[in-house]
Amino acid sequence: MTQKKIAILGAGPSGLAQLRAFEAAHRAGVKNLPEIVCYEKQNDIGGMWNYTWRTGLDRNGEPVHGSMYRYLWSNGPKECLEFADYSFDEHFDRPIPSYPPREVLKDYIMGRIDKRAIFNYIRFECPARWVTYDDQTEKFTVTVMNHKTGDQESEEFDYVVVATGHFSTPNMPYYEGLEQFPGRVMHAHDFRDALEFEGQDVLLVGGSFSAEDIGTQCYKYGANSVTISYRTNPLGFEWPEGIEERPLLTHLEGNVAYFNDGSHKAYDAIIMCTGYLFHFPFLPDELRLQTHNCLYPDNLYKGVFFQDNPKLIYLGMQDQYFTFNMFDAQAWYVRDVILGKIQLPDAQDRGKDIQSWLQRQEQLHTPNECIDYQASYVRDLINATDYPDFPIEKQAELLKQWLLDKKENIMEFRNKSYRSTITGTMAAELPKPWLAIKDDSLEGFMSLKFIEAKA
Ligand code: FAD
Ligand code: NA7
Repeated sequence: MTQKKIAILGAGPSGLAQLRAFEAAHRAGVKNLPEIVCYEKQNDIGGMWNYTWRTGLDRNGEPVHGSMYRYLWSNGPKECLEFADYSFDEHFDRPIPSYPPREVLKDYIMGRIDKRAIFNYIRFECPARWVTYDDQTEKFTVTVMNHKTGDQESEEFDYVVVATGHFSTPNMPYYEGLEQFPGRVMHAHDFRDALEFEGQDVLLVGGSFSAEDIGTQCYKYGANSVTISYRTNPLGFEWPEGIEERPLLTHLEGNVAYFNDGSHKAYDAIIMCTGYLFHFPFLPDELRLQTHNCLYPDNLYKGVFFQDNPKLIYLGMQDQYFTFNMFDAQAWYVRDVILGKIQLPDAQDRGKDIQSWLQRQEQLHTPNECIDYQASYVRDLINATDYPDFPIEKQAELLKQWLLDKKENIMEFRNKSYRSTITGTMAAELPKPWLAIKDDSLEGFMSLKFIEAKA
């Protein structure tokens, strides 16, 4: 049998999950594993979690991938993203709180990676430039720009796994008068540090996770006031004095913003928290996934295999309640299809399966229903492989509790602790409220005296 060849595009959490899935098979003694090449645009692994101070272009002139900011803390409980095969206890040797800061979470995510094994597959600073598929040879040709050598390189592959993320290319709306606004106008993608807005009146446009979190960041680091302007629904939290919600921005006159309830206010800065575009500039029309941020993008069988050509695989393209464990579930399933352990149905049956998930998606009305839906999707995947079974349904219940905790107090939910569904360990408590902890570096956080949970 000839050895198959796979290209993985991106070495963020999804791409790394795919590499690790094959590595696990290798360790289990599976023979005739495919040859793998992982092309990564950045000069390190970690994707979004590979924090960069840069905005705009990176040192190679490529668009900066990172949208994360310096003082970001996990926006959901760590107990809902814990790997089934690598627990927080194993990594940290002691209970830590449920909402770790970015550096701490990155340390955990990267902790299970055997760098010596995984790095062999990865070609850093090699952004994918173009991918084609030849119906005759049934092979893909992947062309990358190798910034280390200065050359464009092309290779043929049997499978291509697209793991390039979808929270990187800003969706940037226009409002009349923006060009005359005297202050800073930026997208959440370029937000790095709320200190810049200390003492300022800041307008955030958008009504989802970025608006909520960047709003609380600005408050934490001393903005004078924060206005969140929503298009469809307000976030609806009981905000502290200094944060308010208003309906949609209509236009600007100088530094004054007008909203569609007739109100207006002057601002120093505007941050568009208006989401991201799915952007695959390296894919031709016939291979490109066209979707928006949702729980089940159309045309992906099992949420991963491109319907028109299932040898093209997309990882992590869903809107995400579950993250790392969902990427694992996807990667293990994909691995088993490539290894021939799982047979893909024909196009018609794949299409029916996609339709049934899309129909269920249309019936979702509440966040709790969305959580259960994504949990059932992950369950469907893990039941089919040897990925260690884990109580995804219990994690779904934790996510519902997380929503309640946020509703109870949006500024304090990160002080809560939950029990691990993997090890049963109760998370430690923060020694002081999240709002009061300004040094959230790995060293700073791990040197805090966490309070051991009672029972
Ligand atoms: P990414 O992490 O985006 O990685 C994609 C990789 O592909 C990158 O390394 C990139 O350099 C590479 N790449 C891109 N284009 C190319 C190309 N052309 N060629 C080669 N390589 C390429 N999740 C949580 O679980 N908890 C959180 O608290 C949380 N907070 C978040 C906060 C923000 C602001 C954002 C934007 C996301 C957050 N997420 C959070 C979700 C986050 O997207 C996932 O945790 C995770 O990073 C997704 O992994 P990924 O590998 O699919 O994509
Ligand atoms: P999301 O969750 O995709 O939300 C995008 C938000 O932006 C959403 O509230 C949209 O409003 C709003 N939006 C989009 N276009 C516009 C325009 N033109 N005007 C006003 N508002 C607009 O993206 P986020 O960045 O918040 O979160 C992405 C990830 O980052 C998330 O998973 C976290 O992990 C961090 P709508 O409700 O559609 O009216």
